[in-house]
Amino acid sequence: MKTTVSQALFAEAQRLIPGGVNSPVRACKSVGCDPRFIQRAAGSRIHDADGNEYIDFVCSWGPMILGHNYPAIMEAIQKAMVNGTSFGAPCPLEIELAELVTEALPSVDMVRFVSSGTEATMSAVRLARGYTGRKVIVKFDGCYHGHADSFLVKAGSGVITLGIPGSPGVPDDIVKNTISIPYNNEEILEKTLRDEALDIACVIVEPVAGNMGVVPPAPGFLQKLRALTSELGIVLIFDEVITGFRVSYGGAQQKFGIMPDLTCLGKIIGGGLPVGAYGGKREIMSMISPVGPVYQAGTLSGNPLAMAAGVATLKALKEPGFYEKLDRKSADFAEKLRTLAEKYLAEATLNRQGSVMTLFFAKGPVTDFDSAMKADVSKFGKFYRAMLDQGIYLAPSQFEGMFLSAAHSEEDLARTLEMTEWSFKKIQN
Ligand code: KE4
Repeated sequence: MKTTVSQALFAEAQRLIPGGVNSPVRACKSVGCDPRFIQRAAGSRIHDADGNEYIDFVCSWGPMILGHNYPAIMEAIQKAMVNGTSFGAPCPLEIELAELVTEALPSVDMVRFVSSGTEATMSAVRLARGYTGRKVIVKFDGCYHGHADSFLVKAGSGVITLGIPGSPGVPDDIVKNTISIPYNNEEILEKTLRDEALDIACVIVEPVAGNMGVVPPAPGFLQKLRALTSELGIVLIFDEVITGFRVSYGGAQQKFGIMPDLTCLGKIIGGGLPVGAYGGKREIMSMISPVGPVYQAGTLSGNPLAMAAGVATLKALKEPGFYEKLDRKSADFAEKLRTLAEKYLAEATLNRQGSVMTLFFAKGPVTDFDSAMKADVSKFGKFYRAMLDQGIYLAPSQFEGMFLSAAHSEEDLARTLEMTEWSFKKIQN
């Protein structure tokens, strides 16, 4: 596969941008190759600067659940664009997206839009601290909530992909207020919350973990978390930046029947444009400036183009049967992938939640950070490179998800499985 143009672009990019990328995981360091520079995308396909075409399972790390270049989204953006790109003032589209979000999520009475998932989670934690007057937060090993200081403790995504414990530059007196405990461990959860209850402002959780690879909640885990946080007066924050409008129209909270106090969103609600959001109970959200004393702001929050893309996306996702059809397609694909993995790999386990999944090169079961870390990342790297050269574009990390979209055709998935079998055979040697 010719990659000379991407290589030249990468050399130039590295001169001007740290690592040549604007987000670390895209540098493909953990999978032993250089990134392909993508020039355009449509449906399930992306095309790089050398003219190579790929079937895309990164989907911009989740947002492109309808596929790239979805007509209704593009039309909505174009329609909004002729009116201008940013006003720095409230606009009607913000209300339209807020109505769709609060209607989809019964736990969300009010919502504030920001420009990234990190802004959403950072603001939600500040709000929980302001609302409770407490400062300690609890997160889970391997979960990633964006790159705000408080979260870079045993975080997932790029932090474990790059094998870094946390990050320099995060002061110890910030880190000491973050407790990170094992995901899916009810015993440690209960002990931690009861021992530290008086100091804990919130627990923030990915209701389905997606940043140590996909790790669904153990049966009863989320219910236990909800019961304990309610009993102890601790704010429960669901970080649904990945799962929101991914695992169902009502997110993981609908799927698992849990009402969190605050919810963080991102990715899909922007339809590919920069949008994050946090929302929840009116009593708590009313603490946010300018109504309340907890400050949060953003120049491009509620940007009209991003709002238009989000509205068009959620309207398309509301279509009856959308998730059932996508989940059926995903389940069928996952079953065939699992069968191939069992046939060719000595150790493999596949975790899936709806249309997002991870094939771990590990014996399994993978139920938390420690079991995920047993994966053979070197073997995953060989698999990744073999698939890439056959035109299958996976997330460049063992600890990320593989996303299916409405645009992935049966032919796309059949070819992907064919190339998977070819790649499994290739990495055997
Ligand atoms: P952003 O700031 O990247 O929009 O969102 C941060 C975030 C928050 N919460 C969850 C559960 C997330 O997964 C993320 C971001 N996800 C990563 C990949 N899993 C984004 C990809 C990247 O960092 O380049």
